[in-house]
Amino acid sequence: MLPAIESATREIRCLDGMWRFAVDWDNTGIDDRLYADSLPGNREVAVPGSVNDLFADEDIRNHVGHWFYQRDVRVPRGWDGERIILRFGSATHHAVVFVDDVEVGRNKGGYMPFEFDITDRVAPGGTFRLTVAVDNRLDNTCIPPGEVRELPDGRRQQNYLHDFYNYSGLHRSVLLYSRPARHVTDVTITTDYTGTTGHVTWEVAQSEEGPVRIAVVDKQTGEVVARAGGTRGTVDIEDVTLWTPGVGGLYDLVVALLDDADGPVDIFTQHFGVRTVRVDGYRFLINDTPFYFTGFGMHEDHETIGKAHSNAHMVQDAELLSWIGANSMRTSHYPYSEEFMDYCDRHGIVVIDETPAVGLNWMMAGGILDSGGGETYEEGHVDDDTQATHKEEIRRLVARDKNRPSVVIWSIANEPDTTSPKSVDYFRPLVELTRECDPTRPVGFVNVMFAPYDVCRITGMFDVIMLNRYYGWYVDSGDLETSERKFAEELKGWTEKYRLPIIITEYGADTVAGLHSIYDQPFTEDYQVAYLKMNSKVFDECEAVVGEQMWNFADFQTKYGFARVDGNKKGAFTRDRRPKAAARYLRERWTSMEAARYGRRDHRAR
Ligand code: BDP
Repeated sequence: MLPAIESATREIRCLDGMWRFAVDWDNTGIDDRLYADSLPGNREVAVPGSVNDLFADEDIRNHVGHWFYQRDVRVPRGWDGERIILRFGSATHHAVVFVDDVEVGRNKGGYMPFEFDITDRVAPGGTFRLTVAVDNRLDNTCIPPGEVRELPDGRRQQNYLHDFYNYSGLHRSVLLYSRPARHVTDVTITTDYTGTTGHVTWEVAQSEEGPVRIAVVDKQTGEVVARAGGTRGTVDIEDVTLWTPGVGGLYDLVVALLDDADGPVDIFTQHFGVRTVRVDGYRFLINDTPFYFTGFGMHEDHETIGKAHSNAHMVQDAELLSWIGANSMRTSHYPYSEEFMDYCDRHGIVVIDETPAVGLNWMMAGGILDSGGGETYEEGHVDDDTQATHKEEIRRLVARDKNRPSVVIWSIANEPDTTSPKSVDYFRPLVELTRECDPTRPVGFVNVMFAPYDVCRITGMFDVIMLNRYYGWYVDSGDLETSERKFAEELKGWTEKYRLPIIITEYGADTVAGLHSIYDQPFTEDYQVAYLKMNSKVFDECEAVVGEQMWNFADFQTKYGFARVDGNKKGAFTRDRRPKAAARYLRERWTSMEAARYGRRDHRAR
């Protein structure tokens, strides 16, 4: 899906702010036509924002089902004759949208943008009542999957198999925008270069056939560097500025749909960067230069706003990444906001872009995450319905992010069960689909500790190996000597069996900020540093390791559990972004590491 942009032919009205709010306690609100009038009660909610931490009411926080959001919207007078589109950055996890008394559409899945053409329902210069029923329920037809349990006392409980809190709400901006009847519906840009000449291949789709012209503009200088006509083709950029990790470097592809007299009907601008990504033996190459990933798996997670996007928090997180010497991150465990991805494109932050496929693992979760155990790939757990949604999530993620230079790997799942023979049939079509949607980027998935190289059945289908390993934390807890030996042995096994680049996408230890000990005691800041040092040593000694992304950038909220004290505490930073001792250690390592020089952002000079 294309981003919403402003141009000479497109305008945007942002609908963020305070909305009316009601909890649909019995989940009968749609049948009862709650949307047909002003919502009952006088509660209000912030958009964007998660609902859960806003109200001083535990029943609201724990509600399983619908929240109703509502506001009145004025349509700009000047939009007469234009198509009028209502666009949501995301609604977690599902939404039903009403304009006045009429349902205009539904969306399934919590982390993707969606939009509806509401031209026929509204009048420029007039107002309408916009109501959204947001649903926080997860079941086996969802990615991520979950299950709603009915307790003997009648309460409903949402169970899920992932380790982050099930925040819900309108997490990203809601926009009303205008576009012409004949408009650009898709743009696909792929790039390459020879010597100092960049090659840009473009393809434009439009709602009705007609003449198309494109121009390539250097975003830095504003200069037009190439022009061409047609819905597809390749143009060259002389003296090209490559998109470079740690630096950025963007161009705009300006697409003009023209009428027969050459007048502009629709203007759409898509940014892109000229760069290549390739795997060569153990090496991960960006612009034919070996790239070593430093950084984190992160979460969209902050106090009060939960999983909502906020520009201020985004800038702070990105600045801390730069300060600590991180050149990359993984959007664990779902696609992040378009604003965040745009920022990464602009600033040269390298991204492993992940689908929301987390928790596809009943075996592991049996013990740790309260699934009750059992076979993963069976009816009602991860089945054909789950797979169909998983495919849709892949299609939508690639459609949204395919033009982003920052994205260098598609991660199609986090820690699925890959020990079951059925995992092969589940994953093969997904890998094929991802390659079909985007033949230009390596495809990977993130492997769980319980599926080492001699057990995992699906690694051979992928281009890179991504491992989450907790030696010294979940296994051999507190014993760093044994951990070092076992971890090194395992990496040797992966290296010899697959001869592919390995990125360690998680390694970490829960740490309570301020807790210290002269002994290597788990949960202390001292242990976290000792643990990281041990891991660093193991990485440095393995030639196939091309990256380390520590778990996690910051402490984050989870559901309750005996191993979680007010959330997951594996952050290098606390939830309010104060550095633990680990942050200082990582900074020292990453800012001086020779292997990670390409792509390092010079924090001071920027
Ligand atoms: C891994 C998961 C991650 C968890 C982490 C942990 O990928 O979501 O938060 O472990 O336990 O299994 O801290």
